[in-house]
Amino acid sequence: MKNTSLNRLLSSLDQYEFFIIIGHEEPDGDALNSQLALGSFLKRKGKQISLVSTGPFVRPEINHLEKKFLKHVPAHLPKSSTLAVILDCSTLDRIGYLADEIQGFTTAVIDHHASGKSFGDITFIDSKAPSVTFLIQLIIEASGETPTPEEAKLLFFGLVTDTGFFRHLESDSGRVCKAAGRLVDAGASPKEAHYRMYGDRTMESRILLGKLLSRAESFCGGRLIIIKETKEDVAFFGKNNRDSDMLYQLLFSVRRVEIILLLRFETENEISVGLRSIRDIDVGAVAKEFGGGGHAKAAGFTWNQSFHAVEDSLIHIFCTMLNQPGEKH
Ligand SMILES: [Mn+2]
Repeated sequence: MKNTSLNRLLSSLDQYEFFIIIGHEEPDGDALNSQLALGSFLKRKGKQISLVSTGPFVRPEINHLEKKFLKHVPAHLPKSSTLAVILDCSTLDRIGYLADEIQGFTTAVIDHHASGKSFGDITFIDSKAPSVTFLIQLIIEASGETPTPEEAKLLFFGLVTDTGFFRHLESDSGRVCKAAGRLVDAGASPKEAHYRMYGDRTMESRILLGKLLSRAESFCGGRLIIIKETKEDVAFFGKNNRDSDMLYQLLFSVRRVEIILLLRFETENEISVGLRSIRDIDVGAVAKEFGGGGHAKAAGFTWNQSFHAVEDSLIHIFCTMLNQPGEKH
């Protein structure tokens, strides 16, 4: 990160009058709260803002936010005085159909992903930043302002979303913990954020977790775990009671495990496969072979064959990568 890129962004924020603020598809707490906090800050500076998101707002901790976002870029915004700000996206296709709607506008990109094709006219990208909300906090503070209590709550929630409530931070993250402290001083509550993130769930969602955990199977000498959510589960619990983040978190505490695969019934012709890796295996590369995508540590794809067929090929692939015999542990 060069300070020149922050300074250039700050002067653009001063210069433009209208702002279209966009985050990625299937938004999470970092994307949405970055949008909301930046929007709030710009409003305080007397700017006109439009918050836009394609949705869908699936994750339980953010689904109450849907009403705050437009589905489309408003018509008739003057191109010469409008800046489109894209948050938490390493490539333009992460904003879906909105990419077409912002054609012709000057764009600014604020992001923290390590890979991706760089795009945008003005960029403020720091791959060492734990979240985009952290970068929004730096922007507010570099302007000589302090986040309002509401902004502090939003920024804190984005930070804990992308750091797994600080679990993923290593010992070089003093600046992040200090920044979190400033947000708490400005009005954020860790207790409230924790409840928003991990609490407020239905009883059914916990029962479904229990059922899936009781069916977890271990392969490749215990380094691969597979869980299957069947058609019967979906018929009984519905898709709204899914909590895959918690399922991954619980299973990654199993000794020796490196990879977790979650196979779920979606429709008669489609199963979805979620892949997570905690060490060196690149699950993104494997997902790509099956027509999906993602990162080295988190990826997914959909498949139109039986659980059995996809499960067998994945066990074979991962046990080969892990150099382990493929039988059940
Ligand atoms: Mn993020």
